[in-house]
Amino acid sequence: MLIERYINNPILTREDVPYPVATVHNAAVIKYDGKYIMIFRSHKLNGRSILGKATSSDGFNFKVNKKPFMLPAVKGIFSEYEAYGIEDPRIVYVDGEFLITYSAYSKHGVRIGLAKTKDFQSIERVSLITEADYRNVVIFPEKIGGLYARLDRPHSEISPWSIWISYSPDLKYWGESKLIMKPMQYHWDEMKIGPGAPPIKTTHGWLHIYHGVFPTMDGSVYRLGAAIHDLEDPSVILAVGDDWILQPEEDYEITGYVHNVVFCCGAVPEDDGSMKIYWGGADNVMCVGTVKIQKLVDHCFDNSRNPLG
Ligand code: M1P
Repeated sequence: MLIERYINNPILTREDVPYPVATVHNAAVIKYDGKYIMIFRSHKLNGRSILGKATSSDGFNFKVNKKPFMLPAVKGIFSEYEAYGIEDPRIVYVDGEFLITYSAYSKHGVRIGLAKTKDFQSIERVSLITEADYRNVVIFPEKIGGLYARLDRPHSEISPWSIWISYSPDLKYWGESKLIMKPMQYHWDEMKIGPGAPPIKTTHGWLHIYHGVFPTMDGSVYRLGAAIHDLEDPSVILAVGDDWILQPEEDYEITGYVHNVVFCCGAVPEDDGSMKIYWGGADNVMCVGTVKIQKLVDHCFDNSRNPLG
């Protein structure tokens, strides 16, 4: 087993939340000021999503704030596009501020909102950085060649949903977009793939945990895989591990709000060369596991496949 599941998984459930929610899942996690900050998604009882905040001193035991962290906007341009809820956050720290990307749902489709905070107390919405239909935007944790870089997943009717890269000078205007990784036919991720956790810098390249989906007669199965992007030109994928690194196996991943799902929005590198990977189990609870970063890098290079399928 590559990733060691924490023995006390799930680490967060709706019972831990002091306001009414149906689920706790698909959380971003980052270390700040010696603490782990988790921004998690919850379905409200009407099925629309909001974001909550939890903190921890060890990355395993989290305590949820009394009130939600972020609700859909009620005024201005954001309210038009967040009316059906906000979902699946990712967080990076770049140039002194935390950048949070999230899916914004409305009658117009799903697009990506970008908000920033310096302290996780107050939050400022910056811009809607895609049109419809996009999901799973992760920003790299440092500028590359003077530009912000992001991975994203547009929805196409012609091509299987794939991973693209784009760049921006100011976080608002994005371009130089390029498709860099596709699902592979008759493979565990043949239906669609999407960026997962913000990439982690290693000496071998940017380590990216993504999700891949396989269609079965019993519905879709969401698994996690890993890829390595070139440090200076992240549009170049140096290796993609041919096998998945995590699949739904425990009860809390097999059964829940949507069964057979492990879905990652955050991973935290540690000083001892390990990393904590966080994932939503069955769109219902939050889980964590640990792995040596080098083990994932080897997984990618030892048995790599063609990133373009
Ligand atoms: O239900 C599984 C996942 O389905 C969607 O993911 P994707 O867009 O990659 O197919 C999202 O709704 C995600 O939140 C959810 O976990």
